[in-house]
Amino acid sequence: DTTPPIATREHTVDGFVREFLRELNFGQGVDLTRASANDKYLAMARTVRHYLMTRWLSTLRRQGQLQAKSVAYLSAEFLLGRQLDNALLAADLQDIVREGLASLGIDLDELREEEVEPGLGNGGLGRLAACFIDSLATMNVPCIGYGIRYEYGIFRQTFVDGWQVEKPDDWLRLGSPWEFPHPESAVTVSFGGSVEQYQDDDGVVKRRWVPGWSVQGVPYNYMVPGYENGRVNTLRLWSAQATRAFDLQIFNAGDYAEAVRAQTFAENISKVLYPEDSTPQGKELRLQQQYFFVACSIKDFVDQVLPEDFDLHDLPERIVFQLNDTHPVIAVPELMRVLVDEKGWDWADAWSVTQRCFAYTCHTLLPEALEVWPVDLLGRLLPRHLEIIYRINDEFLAELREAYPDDELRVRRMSIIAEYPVRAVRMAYLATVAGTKVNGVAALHSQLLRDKVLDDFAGYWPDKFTNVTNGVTPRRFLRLSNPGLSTLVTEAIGDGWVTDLDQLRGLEPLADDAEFRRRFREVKHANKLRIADVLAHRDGITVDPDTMFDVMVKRLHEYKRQTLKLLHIVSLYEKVSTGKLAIGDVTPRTFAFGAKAAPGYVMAKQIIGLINAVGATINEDPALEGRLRVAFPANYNVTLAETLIPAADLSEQISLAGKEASGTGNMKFMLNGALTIGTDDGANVEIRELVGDENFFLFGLDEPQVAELVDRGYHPSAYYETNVDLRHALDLIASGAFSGGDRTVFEPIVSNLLNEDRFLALADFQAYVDAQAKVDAAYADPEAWTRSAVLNVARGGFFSSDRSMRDYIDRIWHTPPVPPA
Ligand code: 26Q
Repeated sequence: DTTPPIATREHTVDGFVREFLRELNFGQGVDLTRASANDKYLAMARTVRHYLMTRWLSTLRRQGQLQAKSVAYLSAEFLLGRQLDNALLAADLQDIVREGLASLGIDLDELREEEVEPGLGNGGLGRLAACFIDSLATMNVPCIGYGIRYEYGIFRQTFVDGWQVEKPDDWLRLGSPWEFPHPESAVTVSFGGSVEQYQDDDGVVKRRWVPGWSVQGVPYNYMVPGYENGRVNTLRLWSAQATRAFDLQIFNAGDYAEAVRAQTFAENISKVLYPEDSTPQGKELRLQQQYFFVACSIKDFVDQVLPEDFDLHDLPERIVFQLNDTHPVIAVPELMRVLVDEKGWDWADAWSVTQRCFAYTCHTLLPEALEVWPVDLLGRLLPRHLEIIYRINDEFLAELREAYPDDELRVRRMSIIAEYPVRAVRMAYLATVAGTKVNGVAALHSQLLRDKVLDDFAGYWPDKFTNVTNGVTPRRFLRLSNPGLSTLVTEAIGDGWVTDLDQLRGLEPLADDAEFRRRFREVKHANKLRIADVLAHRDGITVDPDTMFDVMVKRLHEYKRQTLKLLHIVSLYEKVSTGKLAIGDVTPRTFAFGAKAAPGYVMAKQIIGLINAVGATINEDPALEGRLRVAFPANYNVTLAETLIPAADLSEQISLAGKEASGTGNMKFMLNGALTIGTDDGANVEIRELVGDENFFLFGLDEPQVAELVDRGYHPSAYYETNVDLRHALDLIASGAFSGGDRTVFEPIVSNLLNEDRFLALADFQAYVDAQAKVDAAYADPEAWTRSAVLNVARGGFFSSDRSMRDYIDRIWHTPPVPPA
């Protein structure tokens, strides 16, 4: 063997302590007595990453030898959460590091709190990408994640008088020990300019792009370690920098200020994550971000990852670009441009290869969330790409006209170019036309995609459409986030579940074991104490661990219906405070919310204000002490989810049926032993099928009923008029009871519900309240409740993202695992 050696590290407490002190002294330049908490954290993190480095290098080396097919997961978001715990787990270093640090008088748990999570995503879609790359690494599948290294991630949410105020997320301020910048491997990406006609060497007339300006993409690599399997995949995030040539030119012209301005302009591209996760506005900078990371990634794969002599005709055997929603779809015309304009290929050859290289995942059903880019904007920023899109569309429409000679209406409906209200590119259609496969993210969602959103396409290409139900990584969301339950489960069935979550089925018999149930309750109680401590220190909120924890955490959206839960709370409060209900008859509950609103989403911010106002009123009422409490910690993020979800008794998944594509929080709750109260929506459908009706609180209209009601004409005020409880709750809000008597503050919410109520909260109110009564009744029997909770865990194995990855591999990617050397 002539391969050069790779450094290894001693997997012992002493070995770790030596490495740690070396990092502290030589890396941070401090000795132990003078080291700040951040010094110690950085030194520890760097030491831990060194332990993974051997595996990373050998993974890369082996990849180079084998040339196996890889997944390139293209995503504008990777919501990673903190890295330290996951790295410790993957490298099997948890005990060694704890002990080693303790021998130096350092508490690991204190240092862990130093880490600022990289919040490079909005919510579900970004977190899904992070779960998927974790699973692929653990399953030994070659994968490279490609995205953007935003300098500012999702904003930090604060409350001022109960209203959301956004603060920049300066996550890089103290440095990130988990990234490896490679400025020497920067690539150039161009924008703007025009397209020119020219004759090639054979006299053939061709067109090519003459760009107007360009920036550099600097790759930052992150380790994606598999769980104790020796594999470390790569996440490559791109950071925008001004090109040096551009700079120098202007500097030499003597215009220093202009040069600096140009630099700022270029670097703006990766400056900040857009905080909208629906109803995207067509902002030019957003399109710049999308093209920037996608062009960097394709160039990187073609020029750096593939060997020099690679024949690009074989590209589909080496790569599949998975498009995480439409955000990276501009990759399709970019690959065409590279093959046709740069490599000189025929259009047909290029299209044949391109079509086999892409697959598209859709994450929504809301029509307003479907991305479209006006052609004037796209044509200004990427003129050659627009031409390529037009040609793709022309050929597609010609093909359709042959298939449907007498149906011009259908052909126009299917056009990638929308004509109204402005000429615009429908990115979902482009992705559907270009991809080998299109998938939805839960069974119901995929069905609705076929039947409603993309029905014409499903009619034309029935085999293109498939479902892959989402999943979550059991490493982060059970093994790490719930050590108490993990230990209990491992004692019962061994630890194979960590990489084979179906093994949780082995817990089913233990649902009937009184001693197991007692210990299960003990774990839940300890988890409540843990979150109570966090909320007290983090937010100054006190909660009672002896109450039911009823939790709704997700982005704030009208379709998710935080207001429905709020109406339930207000109704309870109204009944108690008017004496219609004795406080002694109310099940003691802690209602926990976590939710960020997009900064420009006025109604969502109002709802946050109302939740906090209702919370303040209830929490200040001495009569409700120990009975009802509202806890709304600010800045819900992955880190908070990891302590909040394991403490939950009840999981709120109450979106209007047909609106939530999947949901993934619902899966995390199930796996941590919460029961779900939910509508027949997204993955709730599959959760209920698996856990059984008797262990799930289903309520509300289903999707066909919603469609029918809306068709008939929905009149929310009718529900207000006929339902006394609902009327009293709405009237109480309208009266100013939660706004110091000011009736104007929450008037927009009330009148929206009464007059429009796009998401049918009033229609589902009574069903929801009735289901909550069933929750109370069930909770009154702790043994039966715990039995259901255990069954939720036992039957949740399907929701491992390892299973999602298996499905993607079997149905879409066909990327065999590469066992370790
Ligand atoms: C697009 C263009 C411009 C600006 C922003 C955006 C944008 C950004 C983020 C649009 C959408 C998102 C995020 C969407 C999202 O998180 N969707 C959720 O995806 C989950 C994973 O599949 C599902 O479980 C959820 O149901 C779905 O809402």
